[in-house]
Amino acid sequence: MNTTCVIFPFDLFGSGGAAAGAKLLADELREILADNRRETVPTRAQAYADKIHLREMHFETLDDLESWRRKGHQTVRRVFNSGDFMFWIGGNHLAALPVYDELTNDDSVLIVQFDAHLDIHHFRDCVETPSHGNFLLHCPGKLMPIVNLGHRDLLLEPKYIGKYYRGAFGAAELAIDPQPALDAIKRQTRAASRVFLDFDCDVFDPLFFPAVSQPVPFGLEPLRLLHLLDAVWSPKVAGVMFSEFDPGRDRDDRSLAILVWLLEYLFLRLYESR
Ligand SMILES: [Mn+2]
Repeated sequence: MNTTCVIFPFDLFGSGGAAAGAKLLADELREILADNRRETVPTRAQAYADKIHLREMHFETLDDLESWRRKGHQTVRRVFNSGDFMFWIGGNHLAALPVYDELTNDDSVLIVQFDAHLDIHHFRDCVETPSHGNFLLHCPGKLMPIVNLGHRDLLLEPKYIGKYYRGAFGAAELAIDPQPALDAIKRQTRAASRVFLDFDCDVFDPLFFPAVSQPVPFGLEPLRLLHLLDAVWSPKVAGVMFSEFDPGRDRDDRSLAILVWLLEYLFLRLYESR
């Protein structure tokens, strides 16, 4: 099995600056893969070294921007049809919408979102057009099952959340007792045919990961995230999305280091088990 990493540096309508994060991760990935190919002693990276391919999309002209969602959707479809595992490295969280466009109406799919926000904002001061804070309201058709882990929302009412999410486990709940979330994830994963992980970088505590445009306190520690990731992980995982990394706000490349480590860890998770 091969992996396509789609670099999708789109960051309009929220978190301008996150496109640079997708491009920076592309550079890092190219360097890691080149380093691995040059290595002369055996390393664990050989499990994936020749299997990862980058596909970089560009948003430099008005034409590119106008067709972002359609072209993104076509790209997702092409990757799925090829049978490749997909990493989707987006700019802001709205950049993940083309993936949701492809998966919507499929009740057998499960998306596990790691995100400080529940992206169904409908507040007085929110735009009604698609943005990084409301994009789930703009999926065509019926939403696939979605579970959020690590949100810090203090406004949305459970009844409203329940219209869009099969489960939403806030960081506070996870800190007090992660077991209900772990049980729910296992149950939902068993019922699903394919699972997708959607990491919005603001799920991390800003202390560990400052490079986001909307830092929210009381976030997940990286090790807590690994614990949850382990519960979600199975051969059913078919794709992983990343978004909202804004390197202009990073400190000493701390956030970048977390993402690069996590990417390499996921490659190993993916290839050492197959
Ligand atoms: Mn978010």
